[in-house]
Amino acid sequence: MTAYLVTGGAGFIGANFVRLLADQRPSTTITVLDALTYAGSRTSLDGLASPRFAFVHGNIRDAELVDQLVAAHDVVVHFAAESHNDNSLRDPSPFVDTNLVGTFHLLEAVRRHDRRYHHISTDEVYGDLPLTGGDRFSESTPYNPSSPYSATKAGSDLLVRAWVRSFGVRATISNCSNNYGPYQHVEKFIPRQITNILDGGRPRLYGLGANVRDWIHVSDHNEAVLRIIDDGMIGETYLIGADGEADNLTVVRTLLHLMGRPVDAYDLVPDRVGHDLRYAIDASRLRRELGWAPQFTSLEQGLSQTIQWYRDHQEWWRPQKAATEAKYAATGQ
Ligand code: NAD
Ligand code: TDX
Repeated sequence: MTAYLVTGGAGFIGANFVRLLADQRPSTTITVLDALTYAGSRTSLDGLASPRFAFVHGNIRDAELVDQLVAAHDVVVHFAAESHNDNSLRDPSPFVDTNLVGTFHLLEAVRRHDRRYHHISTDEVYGDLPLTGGDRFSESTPYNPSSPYSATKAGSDLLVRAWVRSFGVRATISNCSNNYGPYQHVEKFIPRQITNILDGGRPRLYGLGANVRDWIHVSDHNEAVLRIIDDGMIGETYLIGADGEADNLTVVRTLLHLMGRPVDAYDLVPDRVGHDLRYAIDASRLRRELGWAPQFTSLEQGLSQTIQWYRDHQEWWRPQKAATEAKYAATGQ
């Protein structure tokens, strides 16, 4: 039995990871450590039960709790973070506390107890690319984060690298592009627009909708994370992406089309400050060295599945919708 400690397991990607692990690895136990911030939802883990599963309501900044939990597990997978760029522009403080200080406490515990550690990060640590041209991020792209969110994620990655080199911590890092799929908070782009449309409202596009993101289905991301935990080289970084580049306007028009609305039934709203233009991932190292390939190769197919999930799980997202839109209203977005 391998014992996994998953931080942030009540969030979007973490909850999907826990479900994947529970399904695919019968000889594991899984403990989730999650503070249940506004972004965490205990119901995302409904159906998982002891003896294989345990939920600990706690904070990664609680060094004593983190130490006890790390000591009792074999593998630590660290998803917990403040994850939304727009929130980091309103108030960066929890981003520093959780993403930097929380990661520090985990690394110190992993060092003391010599545990295998996998660090979940983002392609945003590399900054952005020009809108036109074929450049993509690779493992050797220099760090150049733009927002308080991406700066704290970049800082946490660098802590991991330093703990590997200085203390021999057995860690790997993955930097993934934009995820979509079930259980994503309605503050994020795709679920915000789907739930606006389900509510009879209109999608809200920042600026002119020209910014490009490299979309990957959350299950493809998590399959890659499992490969890296199993077979990744200690101390190494792997980029995860599924060749899913699309500009925001195209995504909105696709959603409107799939949901039976006129494709121009959206609103343009004030742009995000410092809005990164384009992200694009070259995942050839992951494909070549670890044999990973995405299952969702068409964005339209993945979006259809995701729309259906939000239609079928209104009880999951409705409680968060009004408060989320109230936050956006304050900036006219
Ligand atoms: P999320 O906001 O949906 O979930 C974050 C989870 O962490 C929540 O359950 C929250 O309660 C928990 N959490 C926050 N602060 C905590 C603390 N101090 N202690 C314990 N738990 C805490 O985020 P997500 O989209 O699932 O992202 C997960 C990870 O993946 C993050 O590290 C993020 O940077 C990274 N990532 C996300 C994407 C994406 O597109 N969403 C892409 C690449 C990487
Ligand atoms: O209402 C919106 N309208 C809009 O046009 C929202 C919420 C977003 N946008 C744009 C901004 C971005 O160009 O859509 C794009 C995607 O926005 P987000 O969902 O906020 O994602 P992004 O800022 O790209 O960051 C995401 O990917 C990398 C995750 O939130 C991060 O956690 C991850 O690290």
